[in-house]
Amino acid sequence: MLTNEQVAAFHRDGFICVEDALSAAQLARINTWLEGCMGRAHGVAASNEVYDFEDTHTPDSPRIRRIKDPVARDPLFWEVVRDPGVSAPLTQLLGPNVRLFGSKLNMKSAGYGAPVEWHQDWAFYPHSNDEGLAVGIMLDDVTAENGPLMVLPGSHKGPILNHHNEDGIFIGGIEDAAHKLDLSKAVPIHGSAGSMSLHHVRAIHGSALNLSGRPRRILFYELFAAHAWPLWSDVTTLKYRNFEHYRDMMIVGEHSNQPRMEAVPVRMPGPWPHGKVDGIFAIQGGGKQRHFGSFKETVGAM
Ligand SMILES: O=C(O)CCC(=O)C(=O)O
Repeated sequence: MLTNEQVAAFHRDGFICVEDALSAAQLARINTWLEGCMGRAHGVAASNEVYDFEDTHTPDSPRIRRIKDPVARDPLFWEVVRDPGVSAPLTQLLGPNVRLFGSKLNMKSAGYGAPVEWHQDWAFYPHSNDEGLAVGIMLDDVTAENGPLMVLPGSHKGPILNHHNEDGIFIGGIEDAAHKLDLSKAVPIHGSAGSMSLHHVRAIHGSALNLSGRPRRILFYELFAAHAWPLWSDVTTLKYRNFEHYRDMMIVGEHSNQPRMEAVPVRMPGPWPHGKVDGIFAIQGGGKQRHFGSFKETVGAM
């Protein structure tokens, strides 16, 4: 359970870190699954419904930047999010009824793991109210060197910033972030493997390229109070197949058909670069100005 101080810090700053949310045994099971999944990427030519590959990927030398939707790949990932070490803090922050919106495993591999430009998750999937957050379960020790998630404290209480480019295309990132935001105030979230971060759906966050010799793999879950209903977006229609699927995504408590409406600031996402909804990396690739250089920009062409 979270302490009163942790709950207050989440509401004040928009993020917290919880040590030892997962046991060593759970971590070992995830790592075993992950090794198998990484092995199966050999011979795969291009990103598909399971893998999102780095631009420098080749079938002989796979470079995975994200494993998509782990809850759809193995029941283990449902078990993890429903484990009291994860779900009890969720009910403290979101109330007794919590629904899963999505899951992803961001790999940020040693030496080349891709950066994530500054953004608000709320820009991708606005809801009828903002009682939502993302949990990031650290599968490796996360330090200053291997591309920690960084959050701008208090930004969850601010406006929803523009995540579109000058042509009106959704690029999932805040262009010119260094001029629009005081990034010196951004706080990196460090922790040992098994710790978890929780950041508010409106919090501004990002992370740098991982040029260190250690991977930084984080298992993310995106969650909302059941009374927060998604506003229409192509992202939402990808996450939920139909009404039954939506109802089955409850983690704890009861489904609600009575959305709580709140006057929250919203900008709807879309249209999408290349006319299709893709992972954040491809969407942000539609932006011109980058705060964090890509591997090719930083290290040079392969
Ligand atoms: O992996 C990271 O550092 C950031 C992840 C994130 O913000 C996202 O995938 O939306």
